[in-house]
Amino acid sequence: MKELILALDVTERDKAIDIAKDVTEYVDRIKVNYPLVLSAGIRIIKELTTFKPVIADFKIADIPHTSSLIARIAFESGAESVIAHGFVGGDTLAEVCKVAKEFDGRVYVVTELSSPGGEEFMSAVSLKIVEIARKVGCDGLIAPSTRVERLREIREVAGDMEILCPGIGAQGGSLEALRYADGIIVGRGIYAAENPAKAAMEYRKVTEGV
Ligand code: NUP
Repeated sequence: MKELILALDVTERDKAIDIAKDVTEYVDRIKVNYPLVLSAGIRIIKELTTFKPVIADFKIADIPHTSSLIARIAFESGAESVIAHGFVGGDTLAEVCKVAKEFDGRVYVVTELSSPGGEEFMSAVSLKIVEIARKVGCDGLIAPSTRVERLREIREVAGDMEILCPGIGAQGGSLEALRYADGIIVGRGIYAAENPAKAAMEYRKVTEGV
């Protein structure tokens, strides 16, 4: 059984809560990103934790000190994990991991973006990012379901690190990613569906079956 994570990128608090309520029995965690947090406020994280643990996808990408402040705010607001960019290097990742430890939290590192632009710069360094994330002691990786061959290579270097894959559904990613990933992250494929609960249930069946 693999994990199903809802990417809740809606921009209204009430809608976010309604969808979380509708799909909660089918998803393992909820991922929030800037669209929701910038419109509904950081308090939305705590509210959503009444349904499921929350991952703060703030793609932290700054100098170590600023990054540690961002991570601290996310954890103090109730997040159980944060997502940081890997291209910033080991010093920033180490600082974010240090903060996460204080909260028993987890840190996921973006290897290369799932969008086509992810190939322009990030693909060239993503395996190195995996090595650095591992060395620093980060918990997991975010890797593309849209490039399964690349994902396979990332898995080889990652060893038993946890890998979560976005890109299934709206970005055209493949469920074949589940061969190498520990879980999938689905946004529009669930929250923009006519019936989000039904869509989540269908993804649940797939993640349960592997
Ligand atoms: O490489 C990444 N690709 C990606 O789509 C890293 C991410 N964190 N994401 C996030 O996953 C993206 O920001 C969005 O929140 C979610 C995918 O949403 P959707 O394409 O399924 O709607």
